[in-house]
Amino acid sequence: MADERSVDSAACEVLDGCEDLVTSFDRASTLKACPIGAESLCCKVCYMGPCRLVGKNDRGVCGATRATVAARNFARSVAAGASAHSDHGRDLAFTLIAVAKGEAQGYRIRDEAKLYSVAGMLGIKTEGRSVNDIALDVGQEALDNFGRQRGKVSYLSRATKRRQALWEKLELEPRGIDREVVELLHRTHMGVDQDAEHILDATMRTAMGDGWGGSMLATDISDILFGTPSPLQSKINLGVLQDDQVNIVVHGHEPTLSEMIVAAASDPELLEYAESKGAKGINLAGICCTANEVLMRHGIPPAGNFLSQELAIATGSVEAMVVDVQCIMQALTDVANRFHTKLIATSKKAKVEGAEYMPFDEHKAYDSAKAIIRSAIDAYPQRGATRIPAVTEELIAGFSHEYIGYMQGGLYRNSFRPLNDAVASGRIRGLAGVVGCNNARVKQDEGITKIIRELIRNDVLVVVTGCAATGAAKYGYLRPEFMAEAGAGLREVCEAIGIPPVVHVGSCVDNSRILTILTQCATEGGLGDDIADLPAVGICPEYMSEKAVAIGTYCAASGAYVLFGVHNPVGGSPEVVDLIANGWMNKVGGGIVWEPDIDKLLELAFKHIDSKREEAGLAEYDPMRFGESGDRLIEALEKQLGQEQAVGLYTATPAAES
Ligand code: NFS
Repeated sequence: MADERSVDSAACEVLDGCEDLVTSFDRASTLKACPIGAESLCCKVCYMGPCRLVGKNDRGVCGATRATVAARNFARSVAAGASAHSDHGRDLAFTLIAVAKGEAQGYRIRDEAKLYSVAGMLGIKTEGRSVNDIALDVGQEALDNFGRQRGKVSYLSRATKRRQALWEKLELEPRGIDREVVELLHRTHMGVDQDAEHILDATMRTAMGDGWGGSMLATDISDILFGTPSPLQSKINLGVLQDDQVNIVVHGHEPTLSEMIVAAASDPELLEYAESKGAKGINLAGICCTANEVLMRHGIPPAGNFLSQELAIATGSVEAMVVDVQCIMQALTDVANRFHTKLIATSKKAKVEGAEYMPFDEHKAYDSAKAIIRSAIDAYPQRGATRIPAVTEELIAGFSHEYIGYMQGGLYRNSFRPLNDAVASGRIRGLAGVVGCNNARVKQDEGITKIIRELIRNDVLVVVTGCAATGAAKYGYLRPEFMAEAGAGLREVCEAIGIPPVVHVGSCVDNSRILTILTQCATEGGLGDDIADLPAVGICPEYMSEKAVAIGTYCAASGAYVLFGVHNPVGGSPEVVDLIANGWMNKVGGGIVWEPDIDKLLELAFKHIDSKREEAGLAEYDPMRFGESGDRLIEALEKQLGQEQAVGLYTATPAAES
């Protein structure tokens, strides 16, 4: 039944309404995962194989062991994931250069302050120079990070001093982003690197080129070009699609095109054209990480997360789904063919069979965006019956790391002090990043929502990105009112600072913002002096993508303890499982553990947070230490003393500190 597949009532409604439509939910139940590949016991890096290392076959034809094979397979996934994020960053660097040269129609530098701060960090002179000259150098320096052969990627200098020294000692500093990927593919070619630990060290270095390279520069350049996000309000879920307007869904990852589509959607000429076809307007919505990009800068409502992509089309109300790269299901063409929906592919890198191809040219971006919207409008008269679920939810999104610092002290005293103090005193037990995808092998959003709920109930402040963020938003978790679910200590701090207990920090590439936030917590002082000291965890409950394992790996290499749900992709080699969990922990202070059981995963998260509190000599976490707080304190006192006396007492006496 539909509701076995998703906790999202809108998703279930659409699935129930189109029983003859085959979706990823159906394919996941009929298509069994290969049990040998699932455990990483299949080696296909040469043509003597594929070798299946099961039963008595504990070596491949060449003699490769299970550990070598599992480490190689994992390494290759990380290389692919890191490549995806980094190539996205590279394109943004090209766009920045084109903008600086005045060659990119419709774009401009929106956040000069951020440009200056990034230039300063990269050691680029700013004094007496024009904005465009500085932007050109920033773009060029970003590109140099890809092709650098010696030295190290620039952004490592943003890490804590201790972390930088450790990376240098362990030779984990990525030299150039591209170089690390190429070297890792070389090392995992047949008959090259055979030692699992050695392969996994190189894997960490490659992933670092993503987290502290391609992703971090993608985030910074996006902010420079399109604006650094600050909190805004919007709505989410399939109900954001409109019955009487042209619905265009932007899906994929790179904000370059979607930004322009947002701008062109309010072009009077196009609005008039839409009206001439009988529509009341042009409605934009997002899916996947593009949704997060346009949500946090423009408040464009997401229609859903990864597993909602087919369902948006199946509402019958989408004139065009515009896709670029990554996380785009090949099955979209079949679903679109069932309706009047145009599937429009726009990236030169991604030809989508059966889709209309409208290549996006950043030099003529506004014209490209207008042509795409015009084509969508043309489809409106062909729209048949629609079934848009009446399901939406309010949300607040768009907390950049800059804004989180600002919230805690304004421009005058931008800082992480209030947050660190709250963690040190135990009002906040710890910090968690809940990130990553949906996976059709597990119930959509179930892990994401359960984990976030339990974390905030137990006073853990949660930051979210990607499909975990939109997954959380669908159930009201990004509304300020969700505060009611939080533990007393967390709730009081969130009320005082003015943040929700679940903080949306962006798309998947913006996991680099989490690295920056954690580094700022560490350098602020009071919780240790490195990410590895913090009572913090990263959790990826419903991962499906190679990018997710690249993220987990760079977070671990940065000192974070990372938990993944679903299934352990290297489970066939206990040696590799141990190396990634414990070997890395001993080496870099972070590691990855896979735990499909959500309750057990939560136990591991709390255990890690509490053990880090103890190691750092912080107050032992006690949920009752500060009693009730905020409205709940008033309620409790009112019950005890009656309203008048209670309010008098509450306003006269601040909650006891100990
Ligand atoms: Ni990231 Fe997962 Fe894809 Fe974004 Fe969503 S599936 S690894 S969250 S859209 S990249």
